[in-house]
Amino acid sequence: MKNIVILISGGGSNMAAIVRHAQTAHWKQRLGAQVVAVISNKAGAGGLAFAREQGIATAVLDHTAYPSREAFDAALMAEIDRHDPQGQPALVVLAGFMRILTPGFVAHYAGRLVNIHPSLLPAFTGLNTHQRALDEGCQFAGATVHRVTPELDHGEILAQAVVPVLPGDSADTLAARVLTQEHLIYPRALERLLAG
Ligand code: NHR
Ligand code: GAR
Repeated sequence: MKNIVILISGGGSNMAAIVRHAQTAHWKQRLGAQVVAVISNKAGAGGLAFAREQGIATAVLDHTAYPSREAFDAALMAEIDRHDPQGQPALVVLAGFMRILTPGFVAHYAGRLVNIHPSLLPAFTGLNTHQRALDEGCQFAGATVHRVTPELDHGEILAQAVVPVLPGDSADTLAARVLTQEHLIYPRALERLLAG
């Protein structure tokens, strides 16, 4: 079985879109793939309840409880690998996960770690992407699925979606338009990786 572990920090709507797509596209039967765990660094993350309702294992690792990034990442690696019999999940999927990961963590999951970032990379790496796109007068915005490397938001681009910026947009209205596209491209990009 190709086991998938998803990391979240908040609402988890991308995680939910992936879980739903895995069901409707029959990943288990067609690809031998399944989402086995959802892990959050925030106890209140809304996505945890959805995952539990789906019968998926959940865990919370509060990063503020660890003395360093390395200590948090070591605990996170142990928790992730616990959910795979071989200790080698096929994919570790960042879905609105808000902690920068150490080079050691990235190396441990080399080639198996992906993220969705709410901008058209290489534009607007980092945080606050929608407000920055509005401030620059961009006419288009979007989202990028990419491999995770030690350098933030710089890995190989796997998929992108473009949306228009509309008159009167705020960061929130633009984020909502981008998010609907994220829900379409992320499950499909993962499916291509799992099938390839
Ligand atoms: N880690 C590595 N090594 N490489 C990437 O490309 C990563 C990553 C970890 C997360 C997601 C990314 C995004 O899509 C991501 C990509 C968090 C921050 C950040 O500054 C930046 C980018 C991303 C995620 N986090 C702050 C930190 O100190 C905390 C911010 C907060 O808690 O709100 O880690 O945008
Ligand atoms: C998504 O727009 C995702 O691209 C973005 O946060 C949102 C999470 O929504 N990710 C980042 O900004 C990572 N730094 P979700 O929790 O509902 O999937």
